[in-house]
Amino acid sequence: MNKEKIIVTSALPYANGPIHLGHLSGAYLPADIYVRYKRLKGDDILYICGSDEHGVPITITADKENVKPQDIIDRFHSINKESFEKFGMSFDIYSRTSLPEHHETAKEFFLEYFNRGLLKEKKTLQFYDESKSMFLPDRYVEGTCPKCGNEGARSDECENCGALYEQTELVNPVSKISGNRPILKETTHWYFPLSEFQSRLEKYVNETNEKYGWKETVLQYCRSWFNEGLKDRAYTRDLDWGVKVPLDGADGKVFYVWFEAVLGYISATKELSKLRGNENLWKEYWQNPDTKYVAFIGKDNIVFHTIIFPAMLMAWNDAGKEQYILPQNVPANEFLNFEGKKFSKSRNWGIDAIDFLKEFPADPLRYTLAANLPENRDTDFYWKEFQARNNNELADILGNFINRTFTFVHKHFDGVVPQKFELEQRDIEMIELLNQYPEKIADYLERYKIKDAVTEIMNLARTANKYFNDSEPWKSVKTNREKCSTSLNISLQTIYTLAELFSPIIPFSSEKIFKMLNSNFVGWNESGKENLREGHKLNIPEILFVKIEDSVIEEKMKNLGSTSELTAKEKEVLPQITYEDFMKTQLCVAKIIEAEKVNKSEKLLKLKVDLGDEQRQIIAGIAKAFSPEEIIGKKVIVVANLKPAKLMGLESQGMILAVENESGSLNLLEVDNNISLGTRAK
Ligand code: B3M
Ligand code: ZN
Repeated sequence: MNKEKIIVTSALPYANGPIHLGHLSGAYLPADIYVRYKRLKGDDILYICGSDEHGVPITITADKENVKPQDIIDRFHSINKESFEKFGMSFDIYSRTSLPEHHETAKEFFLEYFNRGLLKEKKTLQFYDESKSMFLPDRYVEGTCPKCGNEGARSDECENCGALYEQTELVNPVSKISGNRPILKETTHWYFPLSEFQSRLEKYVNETNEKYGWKETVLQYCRSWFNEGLKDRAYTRDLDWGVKVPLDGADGKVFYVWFEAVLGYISATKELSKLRGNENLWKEYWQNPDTKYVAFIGKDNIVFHTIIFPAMLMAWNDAGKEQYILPQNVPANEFLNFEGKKFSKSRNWGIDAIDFLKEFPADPLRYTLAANLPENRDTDFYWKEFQARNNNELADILGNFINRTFTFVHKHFDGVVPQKFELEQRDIEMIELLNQYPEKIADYLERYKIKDAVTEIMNLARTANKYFNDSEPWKSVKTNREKCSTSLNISLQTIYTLAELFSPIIPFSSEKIFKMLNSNFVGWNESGKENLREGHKLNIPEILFVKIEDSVIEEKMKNLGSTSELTAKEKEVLPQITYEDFMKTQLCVAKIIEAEKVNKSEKLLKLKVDLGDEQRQIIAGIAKAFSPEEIIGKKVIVVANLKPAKLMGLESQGMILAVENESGSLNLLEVDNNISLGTRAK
């Protein structure tokens, strides 16, 4: 078969927060599996991704934290890059849309359209927040979707029904920065004539689907926009963060983030070309009619990849210069939920990739997510399922088969691949199965049915375990050594095949297996053949998958939903006090100079604190959270005029301030070292 030339992209995540498991399973893991598989096939593939660093999602986060947008993107670009690396994402580049190369590319496209008179300049009314003296583009306004009635809909697109609209169509609009109803104010913008592209876009979608088989969900979204009728769309926004509009008199205006973000795929490939020392590399892909382009995304991004981006590329191509390729497939996924509900940061529902990967290796997560991808409907991540997939499938089926084979070969055959003698029916069937497997799995992967591929590969490991059991080498080693030798040879060949077929899904473990086999990839098409020579020396096996205890999972479940942002209802509300009331409490800085456990008490520590001009004994209920050693030397705040009290027979002359979260972990209110002891806090 001919080698294919392929570009794969995954949606560029906004660098305004850490990516979580839902993101991973939507647009990243499936793409990575596909790419790794294609590389093993020997195809010529580039896998492109990066941070989306402009737009209102970034500025809103910056406003909230009272920092600059640059601080936000720097922080989350590096967190997300690290998360992806730990998760084993094999991008050829993870770029950023804030780079000059991207700004240049975005301007080049805009000016090409502008100079040809394609863009329409229009004076329109836009939402404006009078209290903040600013226009409110995109997500600065929320309201009710004009199409489906979804409340809290974004102002440019409804997450619920997928409708695209102008923000002024929103029902009951509310400014996200002041909570006020915005007014309408006149402003000038440049519009991309999307409506003029409708018939060509329909043709493109239909023809590409006929040839390459698009997902039904993706087609449904497209059809519904076409039925609605495509409308011209503003290319620009009143905002000071983004790619500046390169026209005179366009101060304070930037490109609409989506019009440039999709070009981020191209500019990131240009960056890659520079890194590889071949400035024209990107053209060999993006401007080559033989390249196949596949865009992996989540369902909320469909319109931008099947309509807006293709229209932009068509518009460029119309100039008759270099011709860009259009997406050949957009295998968008539905959403992954978490334990039956949507991921939610404020409700502490879900888990960020970076936190997950601090505690667990990547492969069990990759396997669990891959076995349960939201390919055709929303699915859920459950902690218990994660445990079960790890323990009962990876460890008990795959790990166990590999381990018992290796152990046996090391014990009875000096750790070398045993000879193959006469084959029994069972052996012949196993060899045939191996032969068929690469093609069978490839067939699923080529059609983006990644979940089915994963299930089938694990089935091979199941069959392999059964083969080992039915062959009973522990018996034949005594009664018929040739038979034993043959079945172990075939078991090892099976491990080889499993290592290669599983490598796109669990790459870290696959690498370990190859190390144990003292061997390496042969390429996907060859992987079902008998690749290990008789007499080939094997390495010592290592543990591939560590079982996860119930207690670990219970702990995770327990912390779920305990939120760090308490709602007003959850906060204790006390009656108001006057300043004079407050000043009756004497809060002072003190240093903990001695600490020891209180006999027969789990909770209490006996502390000596220094208030500068006097020392006191305080009995504090913090023994579960702190050991005496770690707390000595800390500068804290004490209530110095609290009436002394006796605890476990010991006098306590004050109280230390601390805050406790719902799971009972404590934070002491500490102060900087340069503050003198005894200083009053007010
Ligand atoms: N940043 C939306 C998102 O993160 C957007 C994708 C851009 S792809 C060019 O959901
Ligand atoms: Zn809607």
